[in-house]
Amino acid sequence: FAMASGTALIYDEEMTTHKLLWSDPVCDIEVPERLSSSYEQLKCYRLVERCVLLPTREGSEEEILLVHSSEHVEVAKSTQTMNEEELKTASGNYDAFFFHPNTYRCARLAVGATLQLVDAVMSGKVCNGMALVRPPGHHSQRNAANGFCLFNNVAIAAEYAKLKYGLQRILIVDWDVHHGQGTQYIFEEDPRVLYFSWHRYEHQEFWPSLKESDYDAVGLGKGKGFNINLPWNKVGMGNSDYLAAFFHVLLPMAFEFDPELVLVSSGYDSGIGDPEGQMNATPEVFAHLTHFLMQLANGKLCVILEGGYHLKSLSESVCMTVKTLLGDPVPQVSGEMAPCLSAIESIQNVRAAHKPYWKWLMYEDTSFLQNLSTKSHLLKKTNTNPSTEHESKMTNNDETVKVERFLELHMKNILLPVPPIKTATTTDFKGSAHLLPAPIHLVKEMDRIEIKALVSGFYADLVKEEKTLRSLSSMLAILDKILKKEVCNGIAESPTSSVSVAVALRHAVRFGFQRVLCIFVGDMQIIPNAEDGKTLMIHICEKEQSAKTNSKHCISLNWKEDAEGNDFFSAVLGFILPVAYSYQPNLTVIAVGPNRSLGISEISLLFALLQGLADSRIFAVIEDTEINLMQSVAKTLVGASVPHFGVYVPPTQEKVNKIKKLRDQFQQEWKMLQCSVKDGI
Ligand code: Q9C
Ligand code: ZN
Repeated sequence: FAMASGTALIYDEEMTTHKLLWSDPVCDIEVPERLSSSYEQLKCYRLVERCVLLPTREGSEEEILLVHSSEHVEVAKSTQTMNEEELKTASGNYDAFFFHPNTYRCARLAVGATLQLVDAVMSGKVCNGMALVRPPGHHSQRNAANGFCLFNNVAIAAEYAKLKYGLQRILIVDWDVHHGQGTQYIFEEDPRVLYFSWHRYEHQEFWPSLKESDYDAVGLGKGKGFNINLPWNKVGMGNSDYLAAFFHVLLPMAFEFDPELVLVSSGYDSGIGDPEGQMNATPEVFAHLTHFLMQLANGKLCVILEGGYHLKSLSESVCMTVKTLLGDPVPQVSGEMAPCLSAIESIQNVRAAHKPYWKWLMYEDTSFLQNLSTKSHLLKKTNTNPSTEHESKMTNNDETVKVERFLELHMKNILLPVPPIKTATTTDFKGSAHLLPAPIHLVKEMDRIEIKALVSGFYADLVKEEKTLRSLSSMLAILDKILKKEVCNGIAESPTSSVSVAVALRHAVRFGFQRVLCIFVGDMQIIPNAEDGKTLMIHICEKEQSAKTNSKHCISLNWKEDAEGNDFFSAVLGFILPVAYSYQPNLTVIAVGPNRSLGISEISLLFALLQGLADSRIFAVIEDTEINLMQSVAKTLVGASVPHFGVYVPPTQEKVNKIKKLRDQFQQEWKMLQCSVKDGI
């Protein structure tokens, strides 16, 4: 079983010829430079040369007709020979659209580019990719251009993939700041396409100001439950709001849906500095969003450009996306990790609206619905004292300068060249190393004298045992490479993982790491360490621990794998990831000891998702008898395969309650856990 590798990139300069020929303050932000500056920035970070460049082609009429009416295509075609006056009149028939004589040609190239990407991914030529296209697509409807969009590129791609590849389940993630109402209309009744969109809404004040953009538009007929709207009712939403939306809404649904292909309507007007969106999410958050989506559909991910009008923010975010598609480490997100109240309200509402359609929401408590409503007409009346949280920070020139400065300085720091070697280990996997891909780096064990000097300082009696000493020596050699940033991650085998981890934690903290996240899986004695406050432990084990032993920095999660399939998703998305993202570690250690209560697929899930933290610095310490587990983890860490997470099964009510209890217990301290406003926030 070999997985497709490589990342496709599609760019065609001709799509910069579509431009506004007269003055129109509504449309003048959709400029050709959006495309060219994104591509220039990709070249500048040397990302273009690492991608598989695909040529574009024109989408055929037949392909466009998969979504649009022939009348619509004919009107578009007829604009090719119009003069400026006629173009202006034709444009005036639509809300926020402009025609140029080459618009029709560009829109066909945009469709074709998108389909080229789908073909490359579906045929296994590449694993994933991005298409830089203009005009964008998600507002365009069967019979109408709208919001800078002529043909709905992503919707056509979904229909095309259904038809050509017989796909039954396609996920469309629309992270553009506007609601892709066009896409919603096209798939409203279609259970084969799950459409997720978050969007600036402000209780229906913000364009396109539709009632059907609210959270209660869940789909129609057979498509009920397959349309997910997450309206943002305030501007200024940032990294933590977006991540909370992924943890508490999109990702659980996406894992339950289990798509065969993921398409992203990738607008970056939801990023910082954008004049349309007025949001605060920084470019690196798009690396995280991309990384999460890469875990679905066996990695088959197609990213298609939609909006994004702040040229610098747009192009940095495009680079973050492509860099992540290529498998580079995911940069840490900045800022305090806590979603705002308005975001939590929206998240709670969409969860409640979808409760009838999704198994993982089966036990969601919706009793608050009678007294809580954020529906526009109700809220506007009562909202006499608007909160100041998340007021727009981009209102004057001063702030624009700050955004520019931020992007310039900050992005320079995080877009460093990648270490050529991603994973270190001293294990030869008992002769099976040839099964693993090239970037694994075999490390020499650490010198004994050095080791003794290092360890005797704090665990003096350990160094007496030769076997322990040996395993510590190789463990520390690997850890050292990670600490010195020579590699990104590593795997150590150990006969006594709890001892190894205790030493590793001590060593990492002494080296200067301020926050180490440590996840223990199995029956192991957690050796308390003296560096309190610099570590956060989560212990996953089968036997019940008294809840009283729990503290902010030492949490026990009692969980046993389900024999029928994987129900661990709910624990990872609903608890572990939110805690981990709240903590913002600069190193993650995952230790697997004896009598683990999780299967290989559960543990792979943990590794795959936690790779988004700590600049992807992750250190695995695994019992030396666990060869299969070690191989699976190694493959996940080098990005050679997307682990098979096992069949999705919904958690039992007992397990849901367990998560809920932990969430209630810890959401004051680990704020990314918040997904409901009623629990004492
Ligand atoms: N008063 C995309 O981002 N604004 N389209 C209209 C009317 C239109 C955005 C305001 C914004 C369209 C792809
Ligand atoms: Zn947009």
